[in-house]
Amino acid sequence: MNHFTNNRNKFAQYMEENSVAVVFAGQAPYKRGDEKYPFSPDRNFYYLTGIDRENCILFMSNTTKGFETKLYIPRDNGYLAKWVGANMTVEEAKEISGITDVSFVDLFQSDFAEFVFKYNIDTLWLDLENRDWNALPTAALSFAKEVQGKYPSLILDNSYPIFSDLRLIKDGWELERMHRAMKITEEGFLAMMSLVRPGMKEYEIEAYFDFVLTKRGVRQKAFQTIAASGERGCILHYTENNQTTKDGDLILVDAGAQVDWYNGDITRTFPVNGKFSDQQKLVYNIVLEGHRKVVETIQPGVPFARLNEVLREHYVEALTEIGLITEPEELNKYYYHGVSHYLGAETHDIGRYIDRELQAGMVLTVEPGLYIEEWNIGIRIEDDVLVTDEGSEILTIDMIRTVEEIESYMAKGRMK
Ligand SMILES: [Mn+2]
Repeated sequence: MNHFTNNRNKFAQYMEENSVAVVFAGQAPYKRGDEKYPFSPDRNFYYLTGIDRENCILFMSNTTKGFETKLYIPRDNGYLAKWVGANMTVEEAKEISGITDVSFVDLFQSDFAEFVFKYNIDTLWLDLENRDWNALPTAALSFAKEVQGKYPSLILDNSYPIFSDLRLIKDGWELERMHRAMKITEEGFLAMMSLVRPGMKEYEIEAYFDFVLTKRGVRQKAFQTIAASGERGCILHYTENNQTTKDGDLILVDAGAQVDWYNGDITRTFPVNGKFSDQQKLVYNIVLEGHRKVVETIQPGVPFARLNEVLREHYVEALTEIGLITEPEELNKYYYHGVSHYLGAETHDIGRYIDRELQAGMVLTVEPGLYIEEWNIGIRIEDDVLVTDEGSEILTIDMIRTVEEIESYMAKGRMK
């Protein structure tokens, strides 16, 4: 069966009779004038259709006729074809999505009105997630507002929790894409490790990563690359990447490729001259040991919050031992983020964390860090981990991570 048809059937299980669901592909916002940001499809829309074109709409219904699906795509006006390439044809849309009933977006509103009236629809499912009061309204939020004006008796139900239940558990099709994204990310990291030299700008090192991604056909990255050397490694989301690396610096690189809108997310911290100092090695091994302990904890049924507790317990013990802290609360000065997030079609993937237990099929990052500004040391080690029935599997296992592995790899690269 078409992968996306299967996903729609899973979604349909949540829809009671006399309800409809509308999902929007969204559109790229304008940057300036007629220049747009690159388009990135709404991931729920993509999950249900496999289509990554702007302004498409998916309509699903559960009525006395059963579960039905209709897809609306922009009409090809023949003009844009000469400027930006042809629109998707109805046949292409059918082929990709497995949806046989395909129409044009200019007909959507009248179809919607007719359908709601004819089938006595009482519930409308929309993704009403809004994480920020000041965020621009999504297509779904704008549509919700319009519908409330025209059909005040229609009950709005939030489909976000449905999508998060479904998308948190990855299937083979998704894992294949994520795995490819991770492989390309790994290759990019190896390129950086073998070509970095003290005195390079952080963006030069980033460029080696980008080169590998572009060579592998990646058009968009999972997120903006962080390439932070020296004390900038302590700034969690530093993306300026415009400083000069110094002999003796570590560089922390957090980066990821994207394949078919699915992401890899890896962080490695390595010495720009190829050799860790004793102090850097000491801190690195504390972080790596934390990484090992967190991975060991992962298995179905474990509360998500437990992962960070395990890491904090380890840090308090280790940092007390080396004399960096005397009270547990002092840890907040050196470690100030969570150890993990969900990974998938979004880098910080859909789904809330409160009261959530790990389930087989989830993919999580494990990314312990320690940031000791007074020592000029910011270290994070991040891998992508699949929760399995037995425990876990590190999907980025091939990416070198120990001090010895990194030093010996960099020594080989540097002889050339
Ligand atoms: Mn991450």
